[in-house]
Amino acid sequence: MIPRARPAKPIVAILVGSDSDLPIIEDTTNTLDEFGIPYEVTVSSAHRTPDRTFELVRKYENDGVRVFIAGAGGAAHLPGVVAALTRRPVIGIPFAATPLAGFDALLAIVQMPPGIPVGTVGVGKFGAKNSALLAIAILALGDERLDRKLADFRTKMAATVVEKDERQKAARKR
Ligand code: RP5
Repeated sequence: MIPRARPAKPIVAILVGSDSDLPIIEDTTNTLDEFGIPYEVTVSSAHRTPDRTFELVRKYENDGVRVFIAGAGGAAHLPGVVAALTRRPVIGIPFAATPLAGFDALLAIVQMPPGIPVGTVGVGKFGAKNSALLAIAILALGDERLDRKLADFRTKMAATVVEKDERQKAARKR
């Protein structure tokens, strides 16, 4: 029997406040997958399951997680609570889950009082993707191979912009 490869231990922990946040977080996980970063996604709320959130953050930190990503939409204090429990970098994603369309979550997450920072990204899908890229940039500080992958990613992205411009110019000439 061929032994099955053990899944790599997560170095990024993603916490979201509700299962209703999961569709948005796919932009985070797809990007981490693209870069081959092992991660784990957990639903745990700062206010509905405070003790569990506390235990999870401590466990992830002890198990070797290097960067936390935390997202929430309603009374969005999960990223701040996670940051209070660990000295690892915490990236916060505000979700548009309330009638205030994420502006409330953005302010709650970004306006941490001095002492406990949360690196806050944009609301919703923009932030979900950028949370992964920011986590990768942090991890790449100690990983040359990952840094090269990030450089390649940016080169390809720049090429895509040029291609799109050429396409729109060609379409105008028709
Ligand atoms: C927040 O409240 C969650 O992060 C979610 O964005 C929002 C609504 O949660 P549900 O009522 O859909 O579970 O805590």
